[in-house]
Amino acid sequence: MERHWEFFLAPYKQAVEELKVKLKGMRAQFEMQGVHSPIEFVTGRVKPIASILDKAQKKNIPLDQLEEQMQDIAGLRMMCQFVDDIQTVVELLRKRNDFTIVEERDYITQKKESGYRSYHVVIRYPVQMIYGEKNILVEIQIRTLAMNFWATIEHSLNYKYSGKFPEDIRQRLQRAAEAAYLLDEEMSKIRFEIQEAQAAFSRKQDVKDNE
Ligand code: 0O2
Repeated sequence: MERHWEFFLAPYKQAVEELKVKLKGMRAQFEMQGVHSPIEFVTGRVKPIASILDKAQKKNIPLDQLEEQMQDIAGLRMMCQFVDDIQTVVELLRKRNDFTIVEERDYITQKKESGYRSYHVVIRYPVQMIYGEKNILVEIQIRTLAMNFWATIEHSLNYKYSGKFPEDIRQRLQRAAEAAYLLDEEMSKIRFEIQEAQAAFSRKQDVKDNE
């Protein structure tokens, strides 16, 4: 990797690693209390250089303005079981004092043209570097497992077709997005039963582990 990029991306890498620990820690605290965790799992990545350059070109972002204008060089994803959990997670993020929220984008009530649904929270996160504090932007995407399934598949197809989907695929993806949303709605309706079953299962596991 070119040295310039290595220096530029260093605080982003640091932030992703730190935030993965912190956000996974939130899940661990729910588990410890033996209550339903609104967070199912957390992932994080630093955007590959090729994708940064691609996006900068598409959006006309000068390379010397990446820090302020590209909000997702560092990205975290928090997956939830139920749609209602998303708001719970957002509220937990709003209460934290290790970063500030600079923007929220609700693509759940206002889905994207493609059918994409997720809740995006952009934060300003302070990273302690040896030369001092660096404040960087990080995008946290919060979505259900069903929304994540759809987005992952659509993302790979997008790569294959470079964003220009044949009409039939575009329509199928939109129908699939609606089906994923319907799945979320159905699961929400039997949420109580699911959670009871999960709690019973985890109690059984605890007993087994202590045997
Ligand atoms: P990658 O590979 O995930 O890093 P825009 O690019 O105009 O849509 P903007 O201003 O960059 O939007 O911010 P937005 O829409 O809040 O966040 C962009 C990111 O959200 C994308 O990053 C994706 O991760 C995700 N996303 C947004 N729309 C879609 C979509 O239609 N399908 C899928 N699968 N993901 C989407 P990148 O940079 O596109 O890609």
